[in-house]
Order: sequence, then structure tokens, then C-alpha cells
Amino acid sequence: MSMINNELNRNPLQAVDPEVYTTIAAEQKRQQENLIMIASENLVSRAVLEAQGSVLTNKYAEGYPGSRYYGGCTYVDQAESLACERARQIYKAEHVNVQPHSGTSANMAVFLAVLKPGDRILGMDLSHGGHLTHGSKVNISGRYYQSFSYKVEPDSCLLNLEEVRKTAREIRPKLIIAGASSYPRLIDYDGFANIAREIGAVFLVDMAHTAGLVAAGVHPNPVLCSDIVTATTHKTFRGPRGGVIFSRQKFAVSIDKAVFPGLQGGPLMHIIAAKAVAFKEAQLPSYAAYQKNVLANASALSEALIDLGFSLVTGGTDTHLVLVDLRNKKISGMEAEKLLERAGIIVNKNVIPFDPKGANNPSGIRLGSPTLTSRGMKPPQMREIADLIEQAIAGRNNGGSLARIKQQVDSMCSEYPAY
Ligand code: DSN
Repeated sequence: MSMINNELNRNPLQAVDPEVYTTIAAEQKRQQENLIMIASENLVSRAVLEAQGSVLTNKYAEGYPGSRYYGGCTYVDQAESLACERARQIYKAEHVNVQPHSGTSANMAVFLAVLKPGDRILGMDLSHGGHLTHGSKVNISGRYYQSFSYKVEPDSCLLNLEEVRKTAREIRPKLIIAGASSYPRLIDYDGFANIAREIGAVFLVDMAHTAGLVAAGVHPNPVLCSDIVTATTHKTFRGPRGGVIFSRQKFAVSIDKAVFPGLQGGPLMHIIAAKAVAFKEAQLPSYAAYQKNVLANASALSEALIDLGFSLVTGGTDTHLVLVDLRNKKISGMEAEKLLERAGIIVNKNVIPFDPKGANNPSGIRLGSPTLTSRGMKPPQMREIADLIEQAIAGRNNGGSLARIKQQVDSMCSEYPAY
């Protein structure tokens, strides 16, 4: 142990494990040298990184602040209480649980709290923009529960609440889920809440993608009209990788019991401390400005792509993401993802509603503005990037054109450092 301590004091990671050190350094370089447009990713602050990498990782703290199964919890109790108090204030929530390890864990805890195996749930179809944990047949949510889905309209690709209402009345689910992973428009949470009330269902919103926009007040707050809200803290929210659950007081005990001891053991106290830091950052005026820029950038990107002849699902965006239907460009989502990566632009292939090619080789790509906005980019840079995407796709058989695009990407990346 003393040998390890000496190494740690000198130059910890590089000395103890040069392979992992080199891998992390390479990943840091990749994040700096590429335009990262994965809609669900972001760049955390150095303060969040520091809390995540802290000695709080050493502590076991099964239970909740003031009621733990281990001694020595004074300081981790403080960290968790700060996280809960800040989160409650930001989202005006009656109750919050900051222990879920991820968005998926948060959703599973809600199911465990309010459903019995075999109960009916109704969520957005995965191939229309929903999430795996909202009832997909390959996920526990579609295997342990009877899952049903609502879809978007064939022409507009928009949600139609009258259709959702019809399906809900027919199915009579115990739980209705609103929220999406690749739906670029605002969701009418009040409308969903009315449907849930009409049929006596519990109403869950999964705001994993938009939690940051909500925290800054630039998107409506679903906590006000729903029974339970789940979120991740690492997407638009710009905190550490993890999950969180907000609920009405009447669900507080069952949700806390579902998270621990129902699904998880020891909470990740270093991550919870980092969540507390991110909740503090979300209360700064600069955070609201950041989230406004996230929206302005996605909107500028969407307009520029339309001007360049791209077809966007729903014709635009109200959020941080844009879903591009590439069929008119005669390139698949997978080919576009690989091609753009060679140019230094990182996106993900994505299914589009009614995709004729299916989920394994989908027809679209999903682009997001959060990471580039964290680097300080603004609408003029979004227009420049839209141009680069168009040039890469149009000149895909021309190696020289891709090299020129990569040079432009390099110069933008140096002008807007990730850290
Ligand atoms: N993987 C996340 C996303 O990219 O949307 C959802 O869990």
C-alpha cells in the first residue's frame, strides 16, 4: 500500500497505470479535436470533474442522509442533502432522489415503485423517438410489463394527443410515459397529464434530454404537472453521468424504497457530490444564458441545414437536437456517421419515424448543440458546420474534399477549446 501511496503522490495515474493514462489522454484529445454533436453528450465543468474524482468514492453510505447503514457518513450526508435541496429548488419538486446511477436506473425504480409485473404501461414508440426503457420489447420495461406505444403522425411526424388519448382509453395503462430521445419538438406535458388523469393512470415524464433546458426555464417544467419525473444529469443539464427522480410527496417513500434497497446498494457519493455542484452551477445567471444559446444554436443549425436541401424530421426543432432524414441525399445514417467522423464531425446514426430501412441501418442522423455550445460556439459557427456537413456528404467520393473539411474542423476546434 505504501508503494501505491508513494506513486500516487508523485504522478498518480501516469505512474501507476500508463496504459489507462494514455487512453484517457487520447480521449481528451479526441474531445478537443472533433466537433462533437451527439445530442445526449456535453462537457462538464472542471469543478464537476474534481468532485467526481474525489475521495467520496471511498465511502459506503447505503440508506439516505440521517439514516444510513454505515458509520462515518457526516460529510456524504452533507453532499447528498445539498444535492437534494438544490434540485428541489430548481425544479420546484416536492421530493427528489439523487441516487439513481443512470436514467435507466431511475426509470426502473419508478416502475418498481408504482407497478406490479404484468401491469400495462404506455410510452412513445422507440422507433418514433421514444426510449428503450419506455416499453421496448428488448428491455425489461417491455418484458416484465405489458407495454404499448403511441406513435407520431405519418405526415408531420408530430405527436397527436387525440391519438394518444384514444390509445390510452383503449389500453387503460397503469402508467403513461411522456419524453423522448429523438423527438425534436416540445411535448405538451399538460395535455398528457390530462389524459393520465382521465383514465386514472400515474403520469411519468422522462426529461433526460431536456433537464438542462427545464432547469434554466427555457422549456416548460414537467415537474409541475406530473406525478413523477426522471432525468439524467449529463445531457443538456451538463453535470456528471447519472440519474435523478422528482416526485409528488405521496410517491416519496415508495420511490426511495425502490431505489434503495429495491434496485441499488451503495450510492455513488462522488457522483452525488458532483450532482450537487452541477445543481449549484445551474442556479448561476451564466447557466440560463448557456441554455438559451443551446436552443439558438440548434435552431440556427436546423435552418442552415434546411437551406442546404436537408430534410428535417418535423421540419425543424424546438429543442437541442435535430433529426435529419437523409433519404433525399442518397446516403444511409450509418454511412453518414462514418463519413462525418473522418471529417472530425461526430454524430450518431438514428432511426427516423416509419423508417423504411429499420433500426439496424437507419435513414437518419441525430445532431445536437449542447457540447458545441459549452465550447462557446454561436449561430455563425452552426451555419459553418452545416456547410461542412453538406460538403462532406456531397463530396463523399472525393478524398481531397474531406481533408479540406477536416482542416476547417481543426481550426474551429482550436479556436473554441473544450477545456
Ligand atoms: N443514449 C441516450 C441517447 O443518446 O439519447 C439515451 O439513453
